[in-house]
Amino acid sequence: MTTPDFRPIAYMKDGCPWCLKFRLFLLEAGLLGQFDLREFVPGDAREEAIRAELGAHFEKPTFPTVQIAPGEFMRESDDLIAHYAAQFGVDVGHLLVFDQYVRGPIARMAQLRAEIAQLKAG
Ligand SMILES: N[C@@H](CCC(=O)N[C@@H](CS)C(=O)NCC(=O)O)C(=O)O
Repeated sequence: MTTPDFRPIAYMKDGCPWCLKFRLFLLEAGLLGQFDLREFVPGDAREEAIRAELGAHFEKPTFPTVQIAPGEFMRESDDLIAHYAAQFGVDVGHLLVFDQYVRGPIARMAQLRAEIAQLKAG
């Protein structure tokens, strides 16, 4: 169910690769203007309020997170993209810049994260 006049609120951390992935999806799909953004740069004056707001809903906030309906929060960039692609009828396969980013830098980063975890585990 949708709430009239409600604009989804995207909580974003500056420099976060997964926030950029979600933002690229919104931008290339032509949806960015339908969202309110609440962004912070780590260490700036906005961070504490954003973390406090999300901390009421998640033990450990992660970014991106979206308030998809009043008081209803969703996170995980893949889940968010699937949610809004379905809601707005977006064919993600046609978003060429988004696709390049996900298959290039994001895939590489996931690979590096896995390798680091393996090295830490000894
Ligand atoms: N699998 C998550 C990864 C999100 C993620 O790890 N975001 C980092 C920032 S790049 C985060 O929220 N870290 C915790 C923090 O900054 O407090 C997604 O795709 O959304």
